[in-house]
Amino acid sequence: MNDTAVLDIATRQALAEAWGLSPRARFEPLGNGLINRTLLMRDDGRERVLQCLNTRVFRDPDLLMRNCHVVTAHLGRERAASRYAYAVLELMPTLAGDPALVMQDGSWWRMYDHVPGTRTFQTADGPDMAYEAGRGFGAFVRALADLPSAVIGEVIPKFHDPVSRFESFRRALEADRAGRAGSCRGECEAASAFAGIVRDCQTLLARGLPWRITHNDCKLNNLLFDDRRRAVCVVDLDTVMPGSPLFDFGDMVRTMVSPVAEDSTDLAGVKVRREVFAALARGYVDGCGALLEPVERENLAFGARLITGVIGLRFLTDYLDGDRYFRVTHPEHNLERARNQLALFSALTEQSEALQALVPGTG
Ligand code: GN1
Ligand code: MG
Repeated sequence: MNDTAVLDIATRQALAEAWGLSPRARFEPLGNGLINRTLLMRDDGRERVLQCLNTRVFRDPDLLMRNCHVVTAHLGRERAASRYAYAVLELMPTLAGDPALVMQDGSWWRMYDHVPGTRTFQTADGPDMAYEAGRGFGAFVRALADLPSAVIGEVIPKFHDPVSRFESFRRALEADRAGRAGSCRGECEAASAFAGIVRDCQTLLARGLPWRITHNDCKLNNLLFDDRRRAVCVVDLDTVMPGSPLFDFGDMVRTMVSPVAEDSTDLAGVKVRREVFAALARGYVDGCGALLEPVERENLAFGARLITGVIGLRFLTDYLDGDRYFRVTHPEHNLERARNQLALFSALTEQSEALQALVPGTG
């Protein structure tokens, strides 16, 4: 197999030296992440995951690697004590014992063990998968509950803060640095409806919404499944930091209740499958056990609107900014994602009460 298109020779050599790879090591792209670059490496029967960190997004990679280490070590202990039933990602330090390799060009590479026999999904094929995912991510946040929050640093400040996301959107619209504002007037107007969310979020915070260590990127494709569609392992730990379970639940809803992917241009296909939402909520509440307080449980449907709106705004902001943040395959990609998420946001808003009634304990 010729994989020199995947990795240039100098990078390959540096990786081989750092981790003691043989000349037979082969690399191929893995997954659908929009931020880091991810490769699957095979070498004499070993399979590993190599990632080049996006240091424009993760500006403090040292902190990020420390967080990943703390989280995986803690989950490993929970698993050993039979309090966490899922596989745990294992970081593989370099031969020199460093958590990551920093190349001469300043790029950061790290290696994880690969969890064999697993795959990811972009959309949920039905309620069973949604239940599995909800329970897996719920168990994850519960397992992290007794980790003192001071040991996890804030990798991306204000990551899900609607005030700050709305401000960035307004600034990007005003600056119009890519000259695209004229081509997305309708979307920008629709995004203004988001202002109401900002107020509701502030009310919730004033009511004492608990702050916990959460995953903060619970897309369905950040969970590995086995061939029997059982959730096996939570991945993409880079955004684990203090947050709210509402954020995690929101990301699950936005990537599971709609039958089409987040970048689908089939807007008529963007809808809320209530049976999927109900299964997801059941799974999440089961996975969290006794962790969730009433203020969290009673606002899970709000979390879905919040995060879907925040991501819609982020895609639109990046489109206005000239695609500097999310990986795109074509110039309209971020705009298509924004349209999709704004459509889902309005569907979730229309059905908010009916959806919240499907959450166990609030019906
Ligand atoms: C990014 O890296 P990935 O694809 O799992 C992003 C998330 C967005 C998501 C949209 C650090 O996640 O916040 O929800 O794309 N991660 C970061 O698909 O910005
Ligand atoms: Mg990911």
